[in-house]
Amino acid sequence: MADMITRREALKRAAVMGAATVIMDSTLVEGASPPPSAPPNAATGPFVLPPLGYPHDALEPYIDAQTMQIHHGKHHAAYVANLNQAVARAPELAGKSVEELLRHLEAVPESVRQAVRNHGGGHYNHTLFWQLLRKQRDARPGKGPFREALRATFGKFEEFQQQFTAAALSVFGSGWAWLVLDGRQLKIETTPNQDTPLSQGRIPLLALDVWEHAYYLKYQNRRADYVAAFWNVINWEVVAERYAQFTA
Ligand code: MN3
Repeated sequence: MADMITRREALKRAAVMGAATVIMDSTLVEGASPPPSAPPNAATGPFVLPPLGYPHDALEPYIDAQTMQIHHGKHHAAYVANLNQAVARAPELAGKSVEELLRHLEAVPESVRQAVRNHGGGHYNHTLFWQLLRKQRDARPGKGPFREALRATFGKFEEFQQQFTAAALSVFGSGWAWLVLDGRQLKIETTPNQDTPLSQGRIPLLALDVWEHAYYLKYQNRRADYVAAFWNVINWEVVAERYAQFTA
């Protein structure tokens, strides 16, 4: 009997906590899109939440541990869960990678296209974003073809930094700033919501999430401070590797 009460109490508490999580998420999400909500069977389906690859506090003090916990464990997890729900409604999509889905959104049945665009984009963009971050090491790209291409395109590193920062600050509401490969050409661009350059035929090399959920806990409304901090935690090796891979 005591066990029963304990269990009932525990369930009640879990329900309350679940509700609290949803409310907190909705305060962190800006823009017209509804807050992501993870269904109870979030773990089932072809897509899985990849591990972060480093501890939540690895990017302190630039990006705080609590933001990383919620951003990865709640927001990204919800994109994965919702993408799984979307593809479950379109059996013809079975076996397709998230990249394939996003590169050819026109081939996705209309009934789930917007869901795949939003949640598939969310899954792909965040998976890449985590890989592009690491504990502070090199503030700039190391010698090599990527650094040369960056210089050939933008001139001084500071010029690139300034242009990328301006792009990130120019995003109205929720979205992303990108350094992409357009063919073999480096370009800075932005996308709204979870739209990804992949859907425009471009290859993202560097990404910055400027949704409020990415910075609100530590920086509140100060997006500029968050963007400035980002320059301290970029994994330039991964960016250079991607450049080499996609220009080979
Ligand atoms: Mn995000």
